[in-house]
Amino acid sequence: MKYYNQRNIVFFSVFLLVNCQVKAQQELPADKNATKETVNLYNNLQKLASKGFMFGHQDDLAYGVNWKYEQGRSDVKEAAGDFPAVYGWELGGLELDHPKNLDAVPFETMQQFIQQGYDRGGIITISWHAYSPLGNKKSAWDTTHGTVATILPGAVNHELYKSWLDKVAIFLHSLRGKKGEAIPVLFRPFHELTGSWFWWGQRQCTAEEFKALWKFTFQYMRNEKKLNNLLWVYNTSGDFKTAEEFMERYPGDDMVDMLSFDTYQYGDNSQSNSFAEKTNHLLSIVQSIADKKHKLTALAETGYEAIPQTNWWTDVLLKAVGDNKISYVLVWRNHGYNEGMKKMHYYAPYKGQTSAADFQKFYQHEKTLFEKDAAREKLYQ
Ligand code: BMA
Repeated sequence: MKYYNQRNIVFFSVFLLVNCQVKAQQELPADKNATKETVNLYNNLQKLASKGFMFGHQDDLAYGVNWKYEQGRSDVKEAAGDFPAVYGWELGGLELDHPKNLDAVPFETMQQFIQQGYDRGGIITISWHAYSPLGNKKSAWDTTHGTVATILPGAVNHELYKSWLDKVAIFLHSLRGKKGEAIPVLFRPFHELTGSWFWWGQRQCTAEEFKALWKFTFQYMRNEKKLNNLLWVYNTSGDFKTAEEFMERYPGDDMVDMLSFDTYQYGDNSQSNSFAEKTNHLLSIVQSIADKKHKLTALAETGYEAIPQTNWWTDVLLKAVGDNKISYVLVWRNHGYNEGMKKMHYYAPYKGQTSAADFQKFYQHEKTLFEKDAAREKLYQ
């Protein structure tokens, strides 16, 4: 008996020692006070990137082509047999106390969808098409020059901006797993920052103003709001040509965890090859920067509206990713028919869609990871 007890103590000590060493080797994300689950996610994503890339979809659980708010549904699941590994959600409108975001997703329902995805082992990423702080119902797409300057510390709209961050912080704090732990979120504010179509865009503010905005936001959310469940995603549009251009507004390694950009295929199928080649090239630029800095990478938004090409997934998107070790690609939302534009607006296939058979091949490809694959990796442990 005594012998067994001693042996158990030895085993236990060895276990503790090994475990501590493993934890000691863990790298911390930009937020040095990040929660255990967030640190684990950060480190596990670093490892996962050499195995394959996750597939993500915006608003996946909320609605799809020809359906809305039917529990358990997902166009991706119905087309491929599994949920996406990454769920994209969007906060635009929360800052104005709207009960629904700019795409009519109720924030309360969004919170439940986020919890469902996390509980199954999926990853959550959140963007924020914030309305313009200049008011008058100006949207994120308002391009009034100088808007950013008005919300920086000391400027006329700074208190208003802080009150917006307070609301976003309440929402982000409310996202909890079964044990009450904060759900880690890949937070992607001020997205497509090198474009000039949002009020925080390249022609709307100087690089210094943009960096100051990022710095204030990062520090306020971490230090004042005690949000320690965020991984910070730097996200440009796909219009940069060099590493210097991509990095022009980079706020610093101590405030960013993931480097990413957004790019979509436009035009017809004749553009597919050049889209794949260009995207692959841009990913390789971002990848080489991220490798040096030991940061994560993603193609944070992409897609080909209504996917009119039968083999787009394996012939175009897989080639676009190529050998780059990215964490995920996320395709945009399946709105369905857009009355205003008089056309279909969706980026993931649904069952029976033109590219659905190819999407199954894409799903089966060894490099692609959907939710079951992500769950198997236990990314939060
Ligand atoms: C765009 C479109 C819009 C939507 C916006 C924010 O690409 O899908 O309909 O409002 O994203 O989600």
